[in-house]
Amino acid sequence: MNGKFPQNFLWGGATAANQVEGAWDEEGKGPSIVDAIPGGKQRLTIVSSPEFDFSLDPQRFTYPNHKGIDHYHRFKQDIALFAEMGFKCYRFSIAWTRIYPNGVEETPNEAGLAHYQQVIDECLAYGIEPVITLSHYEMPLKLATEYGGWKNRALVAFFERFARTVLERFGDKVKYWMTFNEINSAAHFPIMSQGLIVNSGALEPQAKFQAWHNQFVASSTAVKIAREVNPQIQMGCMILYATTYAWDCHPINQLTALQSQQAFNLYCTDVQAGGKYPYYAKSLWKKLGVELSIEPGDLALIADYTVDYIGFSYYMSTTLNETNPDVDSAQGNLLGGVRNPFLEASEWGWEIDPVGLRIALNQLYDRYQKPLFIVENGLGAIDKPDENNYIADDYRINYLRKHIEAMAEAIDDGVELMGYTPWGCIDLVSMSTGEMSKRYGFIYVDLDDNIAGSGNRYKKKSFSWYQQVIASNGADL
Ligand code: BGP
Repeated sequence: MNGKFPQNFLWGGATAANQVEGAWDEEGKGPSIVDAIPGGKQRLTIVSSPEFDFSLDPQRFTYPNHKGIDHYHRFKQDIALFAEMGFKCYRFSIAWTRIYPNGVEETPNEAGLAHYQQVIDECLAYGIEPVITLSHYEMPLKLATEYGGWKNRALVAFFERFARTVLERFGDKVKYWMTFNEINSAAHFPIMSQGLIVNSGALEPQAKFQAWHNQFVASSTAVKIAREVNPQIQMGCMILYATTYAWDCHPINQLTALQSQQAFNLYCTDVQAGGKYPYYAKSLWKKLGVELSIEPGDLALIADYTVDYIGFSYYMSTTLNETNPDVDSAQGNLLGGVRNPFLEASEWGWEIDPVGLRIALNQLYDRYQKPLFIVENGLGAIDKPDENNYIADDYRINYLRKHIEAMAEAIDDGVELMGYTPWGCIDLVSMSTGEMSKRYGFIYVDLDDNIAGSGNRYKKKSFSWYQQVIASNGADL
């Protein structure tokens, strides 16, 4: 396994503003959708209920994202730990609400810009490349409650202003960017992803597909701005990729897997990386009763400003059984489907499949021939610290090791892979549960599900393991 990874391979880790920063109402920051979404195991169910109305009601709910892990104030300490692990890059997101608190202002909040300036400078001081997601599961709350989220075309201009502000301010120092986190995940989490509110009927395919169209236009606009600001910038898209298997060789099950692959895994990337709506789009829209409103110039913009690389998250694969969907249903696998008898699953039912990652890398490279960047991967687990706050997280090391081996195999297959930023490199608030106890980090953060605790940081066993992986450029696993 020697010398598989290119010398400039971007080893690092990933977080998102809403899951780490806290300081949700400090220094001019406005409320974001996630600030109005309560924590707790039922989080995804609650936000999908027609009664849920985004009312900020601290009496009814707790909001762990309001405090996060206080990365907003402790970023220097955290980045120092990332540097100690040898990170070549750090993926984080800019909270839109720190720059334009309600999304609609004409001038940006300088305090917010100053904060990210410091974060970027801190990274660069250690030789760590910032990798910035423009929008990671958040948007100004007002844009969801008053404008109806991304289904409203008005968001394109609001986003353009935000993207232009941060690209013009930081584009000379930051080379790697991404537009929307897991843009395709709106199929499952339209509130987090597109700010679509349930009780307005917004979860209909019509709303999601129109929202996607508006996001595609916004994403290409960001690519265009980036090219103008600094041609060196590499702008990526970001999708949730779940390698999709048919249960068996029944032709109907094979067809179902193919169509799910198109509709879920590839639809957004076909547009953002391929530059046009794919051939199957029309039949998909027809089947779902979708009629898109496309403005003159949209398709030309999408064609002219495709992304430079494909960022994606990979946690699990999914297995579909159309002919007998009730067989061994994969309760708990985030994306549904049936349980794959050849795979083990995490405590949350996410099926662990490193070979599936090699398949994903080959499928994506085969289709687009653009560099790939794995910007999320990891094992959510309940860590039990000993009396010295040490965690021997061999389960996490095993998960990551197998996935890195799969990456090396894919590089051998000929795939062009730019980098790897495991998710939640420091423990953070989970997206699906809104809790701390589902942890991914190399660094333990002493906080419980109510964000009570010292907040102290402790190195897990995986910390020194990953340090050695990076030092050996992936040879010593
Ligand atoms: C991805 C999101 C992240 C993150 C991760 C892990 O879908 O981009 O924001 O949270 O999944 O998910 P969870 O926190 O639910 O375990």
